Amino acid sequence: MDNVITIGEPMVVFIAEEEGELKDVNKFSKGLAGSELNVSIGLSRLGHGVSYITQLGNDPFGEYIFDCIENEINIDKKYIKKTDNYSTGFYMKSKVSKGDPSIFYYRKNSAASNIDLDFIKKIDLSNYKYLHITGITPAISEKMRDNVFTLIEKAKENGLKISFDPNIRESLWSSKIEMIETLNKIAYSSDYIIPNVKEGKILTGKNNPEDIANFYIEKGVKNVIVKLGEVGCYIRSNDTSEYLQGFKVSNVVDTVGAGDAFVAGFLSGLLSGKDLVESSSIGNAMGAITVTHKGDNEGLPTFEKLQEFIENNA
Ligand code: KDG
Repeated sequence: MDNVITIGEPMVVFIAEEEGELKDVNKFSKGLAGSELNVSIGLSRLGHGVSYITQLGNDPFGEYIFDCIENEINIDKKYIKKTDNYSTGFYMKSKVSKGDPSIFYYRKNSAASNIDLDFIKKIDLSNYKYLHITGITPAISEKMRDNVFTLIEKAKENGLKISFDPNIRESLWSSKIEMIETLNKIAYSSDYIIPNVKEGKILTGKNNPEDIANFYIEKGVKNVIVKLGEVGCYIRSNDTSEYLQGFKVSNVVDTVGAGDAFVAGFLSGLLSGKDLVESSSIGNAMGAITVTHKGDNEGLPTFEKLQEFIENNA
């Protein structure tokens, strides 16, 4: 039985091999990206079944992405479509020695932003436990926004729990007000909302993790996990209010993908019957492991490697 289903845009990422502005960089290495794909890879490596809904162009980038997905044995590919009509998206990522890298997207009107609603309507959700959504998917096109809300409706009809990572990408939205309204509408339909603190501030207008969480609890969201980077996370439900310390790592290489790794670890915990705090701790460990690797998902560990990290860093 598949455990999790998610929808999103996979991309090829070109990672700068030298520091400096993207326009000046001459050497790049190729990698695989896409928030929901990162989560899928994370879950797959930890041994959970996951279905990934997307559309790839019939082009070398699409073929590369498909080959990479085929290597992840627990990702089900039955909802990966291919098309001749649109191209696969890609993006560039700068190299930095401190802070977050800068990124530039080539993804307008991409294959993944053009999935037909009819295809989504035919998806059978009866075998899944969780639907995972990020705020990137409804940002890439109106079609995808409709697809996300249709999936949420279907998930509720089928008794799935919904996890939501706002993953704010302001450059993909034409209006900030529309962005906040859309992302909060998804948040209010979710069982688990997992923003980072910066996103929480933008979406709620509140200034600290407790107030951010309270905002959503008052709207009826049952579980809020505010990611705090290397510090850890803040967990809030009707019976929990707790700061959980993160794992310390000294060799931070690339922070992109750490939030997705957290979500993969968190969902893995829930799927294994762990409670909110234990699951968040697995999320913290996954995030810490990932930032010590270059790509968006290269560092995602197997279950054994994760256990080893937790034991060595407890
Ligand atoms: O969370 C990491 C993602 O941001 C990255 O893999 C690329 O999906 C991506 C995006 O849209 O930024």
